[in-house]
Amino acid sequence: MAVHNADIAEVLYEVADLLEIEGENPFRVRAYREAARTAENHPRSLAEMVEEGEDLTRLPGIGEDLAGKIREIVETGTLRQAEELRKQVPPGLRPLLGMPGLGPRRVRELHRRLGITSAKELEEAAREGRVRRLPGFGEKTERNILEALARGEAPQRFKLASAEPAARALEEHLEGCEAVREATVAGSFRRRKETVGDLDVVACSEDGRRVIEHFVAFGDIERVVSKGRTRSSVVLRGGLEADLRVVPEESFGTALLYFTGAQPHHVALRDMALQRKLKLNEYGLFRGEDRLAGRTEAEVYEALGLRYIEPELREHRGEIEAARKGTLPKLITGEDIRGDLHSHTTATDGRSSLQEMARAARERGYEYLAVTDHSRRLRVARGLDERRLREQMEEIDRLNEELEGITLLKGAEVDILEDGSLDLPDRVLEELDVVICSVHHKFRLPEKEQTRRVLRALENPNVNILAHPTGRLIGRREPYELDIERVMEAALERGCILELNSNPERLDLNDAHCKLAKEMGVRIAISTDAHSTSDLANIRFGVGQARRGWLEREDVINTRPLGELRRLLRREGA
Ligand code: DGT
Ligand code: CA
Ligand code: CA
Ligand code: ZN
Repeated sequence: MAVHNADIAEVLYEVADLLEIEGENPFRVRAYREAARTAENHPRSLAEMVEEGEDLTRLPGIGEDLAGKIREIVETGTLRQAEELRKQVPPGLRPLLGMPGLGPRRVRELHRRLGITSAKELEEAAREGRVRRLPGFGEKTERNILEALARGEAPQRFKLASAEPAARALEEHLEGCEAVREATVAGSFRRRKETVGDLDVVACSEDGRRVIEHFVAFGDIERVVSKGRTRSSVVLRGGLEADLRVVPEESFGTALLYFTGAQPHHVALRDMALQRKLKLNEYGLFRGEDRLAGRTEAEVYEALGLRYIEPELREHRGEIEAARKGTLPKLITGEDIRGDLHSHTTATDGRSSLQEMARAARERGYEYLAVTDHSRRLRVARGLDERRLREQMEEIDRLNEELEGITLLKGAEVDILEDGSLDLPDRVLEELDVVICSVHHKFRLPEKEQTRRVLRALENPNVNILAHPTGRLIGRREPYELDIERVMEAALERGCILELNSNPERLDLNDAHCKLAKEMGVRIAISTDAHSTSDLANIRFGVGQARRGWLEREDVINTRPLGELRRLLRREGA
């Protein structure tokens, strides 16, 4: 059985949790968590790297010790240390760690004093009133525990796009309060992570009480969880939680920095501050009692000798070092996008006509829109055969004569068949401006075959873009087994482009893949795969993901003017 990166990450997370419950040194616990994060985010298979004898210590946060542990997991499928720990600390305690009001110290107490080894036993003890009698626990903690258990433990994550309307409405609501100077949703939402656990809102005001009163009057609140002088927590309709912190102007920047995270990024900043004999927290950056910075994030970075780091980069993936050396990427923005290279119309499964799509693209200020309807195999989508595709091509020629200010590119999204051949004949593909290919069936092939299938498709000289390259659907379908690095190498050799599909259910390539593509020199197309005019606006999710993947304007082909784009699509000079 191949050991996947996710398996390695899970063992390391488990060790971190169990060590933490045992009372191990927090730095050591953190080192395991960071290594786990590295493992789960790494786009290449660590097992393969081990087999090929590659040096794991080149990966972020992996020293000799952790590299050895990863090798052990790959080679034996397990880690002796984890097995030893499981004998000392019941694994059933792990889920308790994340419960409100319970940290490692309290979980340890529950275990030592009450013999609790699982959520179920905790529930019993709480019902019998035994928890409140423990020193430092009390009735309120016991009640919180029971409530949390009643809500069910597995915390739900929300797709970025489904959290966005609430986040924007909440910002607007807060800025409608006279006492508020500025309000921003920070946390993973601001980092444009593909899913968010909750919303972390920071408001700048000198009058906490008034802001909190205003906050809890927001229309879409299902339940107010807590309400203090400067903080409050609510559950919105639909189950998303929002935490508000109100801070004075002089702390707004440091509070934003803290609540934007990600935690390892902030921890690293705090360590840098300590090395300079400074203190960084939510309230400011201090030397002794003197506040050196705090009003804006930019002044904090500057005081630490760093360039400003955009929120999407704050994942502790090398951004701090780059900020110190002045080598941060100049991230792509929505303004850089000149057109969309993947869209559908009513000819197949789109909901807007060719004309409507063209007009909508022009309204967005685009120079071009590629119309890439499905090919015949995709029957559910009424995929085009050669004859219908040729009809559409003629219609596009007519429209291009007629329309000012936008050029439609003739294209198709062609299915990659099981053997890697394409679902439309070369004689028609040759005549198109842009050919996208994609996998829409046979997701479960073994990695070797799936990779061979995709590589074969890219060998077709008419192919330009590989769409949604890993096939994942966030929270619903795992990526198919594919050697993505091999695919990237082939794309590079052949002048093919990989898509970053901006559909918020897909976001495929993901951020780590984008970074890998950039490092390898592979070009990316950020496309929406729009099935209606309103889907064109999804481009912002793709751009967010691209920014998380360190992409710059030059890395993305649909930032090019039409003439240059056409040259790239001819697969010359790639
Ligand atoms: P999420 O909500 O799971 O998608 O992820 P985040 O990143 O929004 O995390 P969350 O909501 O737990 O906390 C928001 C931010 O607050 C986080 O990004 C960094 C900061 N933060 C929370 N706890 C700690 C902590 O113990 N230490 C430090 N340095 N920062 C923390
Ligand atoms: Ca959050
Ligand atoms: Ca939070
Ligand atoms: Zn499509």
